[in-house]
Formats: sequence, structure tokens, C-alpha cells
Amino acid sequence: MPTRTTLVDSDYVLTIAGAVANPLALDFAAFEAMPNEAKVTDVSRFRAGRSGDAVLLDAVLARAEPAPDANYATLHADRDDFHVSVPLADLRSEGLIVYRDASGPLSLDQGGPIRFLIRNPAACNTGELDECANVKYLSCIELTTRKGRDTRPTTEADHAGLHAKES
Ligand SMILES: Nc1nc2c(c(=O)[nH]1)N[C@H]1C(S)=C(S)[C@@H](COP(=O)(O)O)O[C@H]1N2
Ligand SMILES: [Mo]
Repeated sequence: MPTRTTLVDSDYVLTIAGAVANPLALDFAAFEAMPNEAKVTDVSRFRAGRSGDAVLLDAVLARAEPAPDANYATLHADRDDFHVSVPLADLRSEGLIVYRDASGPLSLDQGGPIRFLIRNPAACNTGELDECANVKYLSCIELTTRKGRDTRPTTEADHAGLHAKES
């Protein structure tokens, strides 16, 4: 369960930080203002049960200008202290940032206001880009040279525990 049940202004802002020439702080209006070719509408096309519209991770990173030695992306969810760190090269073409649904910012029960989504994830705990990397309540994408913090569950028991807590 999320630690807070209410949302504060900073929950609506995604920061892009670390090994980038141009750090960013993106709010709802900034996502909306991205060009159409940077957008993916209706992510239920990729993932049954998910809803909302997204922007391409790659389009956001292009604005942030990753440093040549940025090898890893760490996806931070401050809200519940959940973190995932994956190789940037693998992630670039797969990553979507879901930020809205039909009525406005993505709802909390969908993992909003901002949620990471991998187009074709591996099953939980079977690879770097697995379902567990679909980080909810995304607050920051941090680029680094080496692998960063990763709190994904690694055992079946931890998984069962985390999933029980989610539902
Ligand atoms: N912030 C946050 N994101 C998270 C998690 C979490 O505990 N906290 N669990 C992950 C795991 S282990 C999985 S399998 C998926 C589950 O997504 P779903 O509940 O939408 O099916 O969310 C991932 N994203
Ligand atoms: Mo998971």
C-alpha cells in the first residue's frame, strides 16, 4: 500500500536527473505539450488491464541529453520507497511514461499520477526488464554510470509478500 493516501503537488512532477546535460522537471502540462510523435495513446493495447496515455521514454531522454557514460536508469518511487535499476540501452526503446487517463492525471489505483510501463516485460524476476520494473508512483528517473538502487523482490516469497501488499 502507498504510504500516503492523499496526493501532494510534487507527486505530479517527474524529475530526470543524474548523468544528463539538461535535468528536467516535467509536470502534467509538460507531458501534454510533448509532440504527438512522442505520445502513445491507450496503453491497454500493450497491457490488458492498464489504461491511460503515455509519452515515450526516448523522447523525454532526448530532451534531457544523457551523458555518454550513462549506462543505467534508476526508476525511483519515493512514495513507497520502491526502486528499480536497469541497463539504459535495453530500456530506451521499451519504456513508456503513463501520465494521464480520460479525465486527467493517471489515477492512484493505476499507479499514477505517473507510472512507468515496459512494452514487453519478462515475467516477474526473470530478467532485468520484468513486470516488477513497471514502477508505480514514478518520481524520478536517474541516469548513472553503474547500476543504482534496486529494491525489486528477488525470491518467490518476497514476491508473494509484495503482491499481497499491493492488492
Ligand atoms: N512503486 C511501486 N511500483 C511497483 C511495485 C511496488 O511495490 N511499488 N511493485 C512492482 C511489481 S513487483 C510488479 S509485478 C508490478 C505489478 O503491477 P500491477 O499491480 O499493476 O499488476 O508493479 C511493480 N511496480
Ligand atoms: Mo513483481
